[in-house]
Amino acid sequence: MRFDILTIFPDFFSALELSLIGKAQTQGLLEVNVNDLRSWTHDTHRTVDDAPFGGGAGMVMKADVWAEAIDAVLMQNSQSGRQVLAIPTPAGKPLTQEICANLAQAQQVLVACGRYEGIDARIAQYYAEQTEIEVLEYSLGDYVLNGGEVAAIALVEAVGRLVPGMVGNPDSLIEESHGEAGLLEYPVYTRPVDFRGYKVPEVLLSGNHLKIADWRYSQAVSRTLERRPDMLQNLDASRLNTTDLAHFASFGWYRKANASTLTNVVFRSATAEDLPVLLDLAERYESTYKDPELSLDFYTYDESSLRGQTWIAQTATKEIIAYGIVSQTRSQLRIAQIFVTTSWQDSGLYFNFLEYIFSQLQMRYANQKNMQILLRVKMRDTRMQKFYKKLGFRRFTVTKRSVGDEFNEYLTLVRPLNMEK
Ligand code: JEE
Repeated sequence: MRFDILTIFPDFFSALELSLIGKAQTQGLLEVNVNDLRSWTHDTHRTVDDAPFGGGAGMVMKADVWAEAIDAVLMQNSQSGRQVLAIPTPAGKPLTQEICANLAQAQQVLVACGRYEGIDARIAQYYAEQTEIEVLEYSLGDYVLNGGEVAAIALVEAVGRLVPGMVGNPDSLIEESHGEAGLLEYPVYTRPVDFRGYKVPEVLLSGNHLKIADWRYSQAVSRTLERRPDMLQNLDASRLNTTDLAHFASFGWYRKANASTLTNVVFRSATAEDLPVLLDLAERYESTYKDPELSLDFYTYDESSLRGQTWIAQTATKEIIAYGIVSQTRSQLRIAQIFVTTSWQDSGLYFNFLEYIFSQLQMRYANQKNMQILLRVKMRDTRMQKFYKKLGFRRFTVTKRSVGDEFNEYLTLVRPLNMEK
């Protein structure tokens, strides 16, 4: 594969000979040719720029000079294969690993480095319409450089190392493809174990490869949540296992049933604005559970009954996907209703929402000893009983009840609000 650079600052590119790319060049895998744009000027001043039509600050690089230079450099390539004209510009597509991997399949990549305010727009337009060449206008990120040279070097490094047979250590490329699962890398350490009092995390010295992999994954997740929450939006969540999902859930990210993406969910207490949606959800709850004991009189359920006893779970798009209502009698708190909409069941949300409600109650009743929390579960529902048992609940009473021709037995479970750890 060959890179051709067109620039008014050829000296910039001596840096390339110092890197890994330099090695590949000497091995003949990669060829980098640097050309001075001014060689294609015809005037004595070797002019490459002119004032912008329409006015405005700065100068624009001339299309005629650029086209002569580009044509000449494209002609130098005699090999068959894809030809790409890459133009760095602050208005370009952000350069990604995916784009770089694609470019690594090309035969020739010509990077046109502009200066001043950039290159006359007709250059990108004209070559995009030529069948033998693809045009990529790319950017390194949302900040302004003085010209395209730094972006050209970045491209050569990022694409060059993906050319087959390139990198010295092939494992480092294979591991990267795992990284493409959409997370930032985990932190890395080497000797000494103790650097100015900062120790290498114990787990990395343990020799337990499973534990190490788990630790690294959780570090990668934490970093991504912290630094690049935008990346979680496009994470392919369809392949995450239950452990992974529990991990994301503990950070507030859940996977809806059949979804392949994660959604950020926040818990908060309900307000008057939530009432219409709550009433709507409550109707669905009632028709699902058909238990008059647990029914709230939602016709009289208003703003004042909300206060301090109703919590909701809401997505970033403001959809309310769960609610929980707690009623209080003397030293007993009762989970009156907790409802997670169908498509969010089994996402780990229920558990975290319950924990959240408990923590809210624990804060509120911090100085009230002996506060108990109760909830009811169908006798037949052994799955939920196991679930509550894990949270410290014990059997309290049994209730029998017929609704229509349906007979049900219920268990009331209890635990102290504040559990000794
Ligand atoms: C190529 C010239 C300088 C400065 C005016 C700036 C007005 C161009 N990620 C990236 N940042 N910058 C570049 C880049 C910069 C370049 C050239 C790439 C050629 N310049 C230049 C100012 C302006 N605009 C943005 O706000 C509107 C234009 C780059 C890449 N790749």
